[in-house]
Amino acid sequence: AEKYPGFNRNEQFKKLEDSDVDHFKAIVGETGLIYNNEDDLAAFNTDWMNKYRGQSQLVLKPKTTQQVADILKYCTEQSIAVVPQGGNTGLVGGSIPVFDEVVLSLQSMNSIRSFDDVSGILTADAGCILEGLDNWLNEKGYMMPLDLGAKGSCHIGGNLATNAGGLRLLRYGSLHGTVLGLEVVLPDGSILDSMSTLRKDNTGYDLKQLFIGSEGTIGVITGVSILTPRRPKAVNVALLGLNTYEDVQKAFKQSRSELSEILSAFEFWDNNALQIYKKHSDAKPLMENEYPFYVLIETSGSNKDHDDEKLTNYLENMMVDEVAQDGVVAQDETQIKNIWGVREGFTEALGKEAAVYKYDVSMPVNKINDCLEDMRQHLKDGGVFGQPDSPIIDVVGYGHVGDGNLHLNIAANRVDKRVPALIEPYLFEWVAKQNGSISAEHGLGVAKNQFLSYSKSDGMIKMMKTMKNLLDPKGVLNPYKYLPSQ
Ligand code: FAD
Ligand code: 2HG
Ligand code: ZN
Repeated sequence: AEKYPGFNRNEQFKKLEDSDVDHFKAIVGETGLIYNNEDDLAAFNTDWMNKYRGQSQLVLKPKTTQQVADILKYCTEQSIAVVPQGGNTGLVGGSIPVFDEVVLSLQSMNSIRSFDDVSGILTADAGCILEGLDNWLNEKGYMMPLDLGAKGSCHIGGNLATNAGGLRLLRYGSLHGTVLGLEVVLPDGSILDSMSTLRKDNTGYDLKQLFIGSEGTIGVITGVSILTPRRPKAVNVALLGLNTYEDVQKAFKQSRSELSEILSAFEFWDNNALQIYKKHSDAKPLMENEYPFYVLIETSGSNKDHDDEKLTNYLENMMVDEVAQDGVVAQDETQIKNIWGVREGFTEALGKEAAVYKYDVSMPVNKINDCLEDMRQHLKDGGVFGQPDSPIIDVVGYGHVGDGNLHLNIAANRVDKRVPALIEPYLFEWVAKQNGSISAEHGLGVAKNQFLSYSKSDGMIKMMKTMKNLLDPKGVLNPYKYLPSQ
């Protein structure tokens, strides 16, 4: 587990006493908490990557919004620091206590509240697991407007708190557009109910937007109202092998024009990513030969014949124009799963290496491969990559290229202090020069908060701090994270 450089426990926060635990027990009941049991606490104190580790002695699992309100009211009164936790799949250490903060887990708030099958508007508790919601909607002919590799564990509340993007943002847009309402508990224990089920409502400041992507620093999301699209009747997935990043861009541009309204995902990965995946998987190769770049194209529509024809024409054009060197179209559900399995499998494969430095940046699409190339060269020049005894195994690239979002991951065979020192802030400076973002979709947590100024102006950071102080004057909600400490 990584230490937290530069963090000292804020001694204004109270250390838990037995009377506090008794108070919490009166709110959530005997079974609604875990106290002083290292084995049971471990899962809540460690993140998905096993990179961050906290020392919380208490996990609270409220079952109702009122219980969340009672907990937060008491925490603010008593200056007890709290970390909201969803499915604990976040990749920036946001859901893990830094010291002894109380963990407030939403996992026992997991009911669907209502569904309108005319409008497709779903209301649900924040602790519902994304895949569970999607499966439930499937029965009704609808789907969740977002999808990501962590769907089997992440909560919709966690998705909202991180403003997760994922694999279909290209088609269905961000949560800032699909969310119609939220129920949020503020640090003082008041419940902000904006569970609107209206598509149109221009009455006042749109306060719910403030909580989407706020990573549990200004309120705990307990409920959501979200617009869900119809589940497409026809889904196709194709994989292209390409020689150059130029070709990736050509394929993207052409897909927008030829596949237009049926295009639902356009993902890419480089051969370096494939090599790490192969090392940790015994899945059969998807293509006979290997190429420097791969593109996954998904179409979703209402008429299979129409979609098949469009996709076939597109692929033919890609081959004739020599944009793509090879292309395969999934013939059935299993093949669709296999192709998506590679794309969604990189995070897990990388996690099996001794160390991985994860970055999630956005920039103009035409800069993405330059970013990877430049980083490789920079690390070679720094003496940590490219020699037989180098700590770095590879710099791999994949991501939501259609959204200008690169997941740049650096895998290493051992922990070597020179490596992070060469990457940070070098990469952030590079991204800032392209007017990009140092965190496209994973958020800031404790991993990126100190670098916020690479993506936001002093004026904006000042305003953010003002909002934080207004809503959470004692700073009890998810401390040490999100905003830079200086
Ligand atoms: P957690 O990890 O538990 O929490 C994340 C943050 O939100 C923390 O700061 C926490 O305090 C806060 N939080 C959680 N619940 C609440 C709540 N109810 N109220 C207030 N604050 C809360 N992200 C993407 O954007 N796109 C992807 O494609 C993607 N793919 C992923 C694939 C894998 C394999 C993994 C492991 C992660 C991936 N992620 C992706 C990261 C992503 O942020 C999370 O998977 C997800 O959105 C977090 O949800 P969670 O419930 O696990 O939240
Ligand atoms: C993805 O798109 C996720 O697969 C995870 O956002 C990215 O592991 C990563 O860096
Ligand atoms: Zn992603």
